[in-house]
Amino acid sequence: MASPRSGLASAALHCVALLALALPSALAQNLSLLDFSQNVQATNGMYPNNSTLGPEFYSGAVLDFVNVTTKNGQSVDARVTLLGSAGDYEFVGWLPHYNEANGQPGDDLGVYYRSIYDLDDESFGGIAWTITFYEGGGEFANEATLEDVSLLIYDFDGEPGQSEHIRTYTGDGLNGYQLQNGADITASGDEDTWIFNAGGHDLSESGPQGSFILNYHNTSSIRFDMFSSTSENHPWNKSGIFAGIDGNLGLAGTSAADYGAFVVIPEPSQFSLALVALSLACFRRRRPPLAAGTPRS
Ligand SMILES: [Ca+2]
Ligand SMILES: [Ca+2]
Ligand SMILES: [Ca+2]
Repeated sequence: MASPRSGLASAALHCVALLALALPSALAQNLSLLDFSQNVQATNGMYPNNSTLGPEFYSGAVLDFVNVTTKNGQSVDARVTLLGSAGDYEFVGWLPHYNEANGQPGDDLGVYYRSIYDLDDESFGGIAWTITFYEGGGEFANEATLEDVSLLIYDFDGEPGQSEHIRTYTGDGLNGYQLQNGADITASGDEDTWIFNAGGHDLSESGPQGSFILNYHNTSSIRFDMFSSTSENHPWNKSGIFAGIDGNLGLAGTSAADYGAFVVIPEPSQFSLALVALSLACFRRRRPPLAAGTPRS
């Protein structure tokens, strides 16, 4: 078993991580632009959690997409997989081809989960899921490694009485991020994981006002742990959390000038890679969503 890293090395890495460089993410040499519009499985529901988002969604654990991008002239497919839910939250569904209904390009991926409790209960928990890339052709057999991927995550805002967070893993190739100016998003991490915390409330579900950009290098699979806490006086039963994933930075209204400097995250050690594998065991198997819900995201 690998021995723990020294405190000195950890501190040095942390300092490197905090160095902000004026390098826009879009300058990545071989950026793969992702398109989540060609879902394989048909959507099987409308109005997730009684919201207007989508409005179509898919509640299954695995949703496949073909032709999300190309690599060396060959098509690349992608599979999103729910690993599980934890605590007092449950998965609601994927929103493919998001968000044409609001005049956006319609090639993004929406993700929706919610508290399982009603108005007066505090709750904490979330979902874990992955995006994995495959050689194209609809077989989903051989994984494909992409040199550079940028994911713009938006409507990252929470609600009054309900927080919104995302944990990311450096072992997936995470090498930097940029935060939207004025969105009050905070980020903290070490050589293993980085957690992003939403700031504002009631930010746009279709625009970049509450957003940040993650950059991955040499990645074949990306994991997200989306989690939230709900106070006992939140305004809705089974209050939901939604975020949009824009994989080609094509979200209307997005400007590079609206983001802070690119923050570099150092490569992980083998020790941290082992931790990622271990943490997968911490999520329980998914249980089916409840039948009824309540508006909001
Ligand atoms: Ca949100
Ligand atoms: Ca919102
Ligand atoms: Ca897009």
